[in-house]
Amino acid sequence: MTSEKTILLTIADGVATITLNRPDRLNSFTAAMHAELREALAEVQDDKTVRCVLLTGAGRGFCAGQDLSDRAVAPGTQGPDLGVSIETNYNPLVRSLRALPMPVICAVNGVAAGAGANLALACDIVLAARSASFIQAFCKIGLLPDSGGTWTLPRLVGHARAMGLAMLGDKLSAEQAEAWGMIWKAVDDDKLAGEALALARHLATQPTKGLGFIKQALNASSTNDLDAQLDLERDLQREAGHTEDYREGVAAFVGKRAPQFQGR
Ligand code: T3D
Repeated sequence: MTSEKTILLTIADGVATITLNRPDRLNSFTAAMHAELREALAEVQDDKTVRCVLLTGAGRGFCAGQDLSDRAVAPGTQGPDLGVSIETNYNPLVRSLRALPMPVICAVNGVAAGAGANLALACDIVLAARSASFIQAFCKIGLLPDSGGTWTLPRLVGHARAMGLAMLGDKLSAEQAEAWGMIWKAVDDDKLAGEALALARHLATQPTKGLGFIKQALNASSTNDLDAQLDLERDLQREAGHTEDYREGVAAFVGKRAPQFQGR
């Protein structure tokens, strides 16, 4: 008997679609799933045809974070070293999503809890089904938000809301997440897959390097001061100005025709 892959990867039309695939466990992470996801992201990074990544989940959930039954945690024992788990699995995952030089869209198809919520928030553009929800579930089991949550949340929703979400672990609806500016958009459940794919396909036709520079600059703005950010904009704009897509964009504008961007 062959075991089902926990990560599905398809690449078509410039879009790499990565699907978390443990639907009966709400796509919660085992060590094996982390390893498969790392492999998929490495493949995406090496594939020069990929100009946008789309991350989603199979079944009714997006991701319920760490699979709590993947290792022994018994009262009275010392318990596992979660620092090792974070260092080996979650931190590299967030770092590689942030470092991908192309847009990463997340289509949150259902509940996103624990590290699953913060995985979604580590992506560049987050769409969520109207019935989806976000839960900082960590506090309910004595943990703190990881996968960048303590960094991402206050920047997206402000300190007060981040603290409330992290300490209460309440379910935040997709619509509330949109209203708070935590995600890009909530969409009707039956429209999510189509809308996310259409967005990914659109982005895959755009100036990929330029979009990568936008990502890099906006992400750096969270830690840079204005002077450093102005310097970074200068440096990245210099690089952008040397891309083929910049030349094509200007030529198309001047020639009053639609641009044909190559991602170079
Ligand atoms: O540990 C480390 O390495 C450190 C890193 C930690 C990162 C983390 O993510 S810690 C936080 C872990 N996640 C959670 O605490 C969330 C646990 N899940 C839930 O609270 C609920 O399942 C949800 C609110 C997400 C969804 O609730 P609901 O009612 O829609 O579904 P359910 O019935 O609870 O779940 C469906 C099945 O999935 C169920 O199995 P069953 O009864 O049908 O056999 C449930 O046990 C399973 N499931 C859901 N989440 C997890 C899980 N199994 C293992 N681990 C899970 N996280």
